[in-house]
Amino acid sequence: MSDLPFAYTVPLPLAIPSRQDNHIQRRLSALKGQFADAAAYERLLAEEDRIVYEVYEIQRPHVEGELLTGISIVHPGKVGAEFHMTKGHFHTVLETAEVYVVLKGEGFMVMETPEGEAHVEPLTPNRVLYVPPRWAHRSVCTSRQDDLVTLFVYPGNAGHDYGTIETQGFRKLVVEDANGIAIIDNPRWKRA
Ligand code: PAN
Ligand code: ZN
Repeated sequence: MSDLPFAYTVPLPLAIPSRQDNHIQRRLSALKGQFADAAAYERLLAEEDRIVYEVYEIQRPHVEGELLTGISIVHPGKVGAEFHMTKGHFHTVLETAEVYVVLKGEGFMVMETPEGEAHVEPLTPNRVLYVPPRWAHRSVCTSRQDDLVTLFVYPGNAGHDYGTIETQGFRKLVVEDANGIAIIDNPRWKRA
């Protein structure tokens, strides 16, 4: 018997999808070593292990031919000068792409290839972002009050490689400086 088509809605402003099989909450403690200002990170963590972002996944088999969809919600906030962000990852099957549709909020997608080519793309409501195969990706919320809400779609067999980014970080950081939002080089980035 074949699967039946299905649909779900994503009512704003909360953006909790009407169908959800898995809800992931990533707290500050899960992002250890990712923010540039380690002292600010430790100070905030001692105060509260706050939720930095959440993901609602619609479950499908993790096989080629399937598409995995869901909602990613990055809450506003900063650690030192750096805005809240997802852990970020390469797909384990490097040759798999991803599409993001921004439903709400403002921010950036920070991306890079294994060869160290970097690209940062603004995320604003109704913008559609295509992340080609081979590009690691991390979403960053720069809204002051609003969540950054995106819908994502990627191949069922993609898988997630978090380790590479945990070790080397991303080349670019999104921070607030005296002039506002700035994209700067990560002083700790090192080529794998
Ligand atoms: C997204 C991300 C989601 C959370 O579904 O998984 O935004 O980010 P991290 O996985 O980096 O914690 C996606 O890119 N999937 O492939
Ligand atoms: Zn991905």
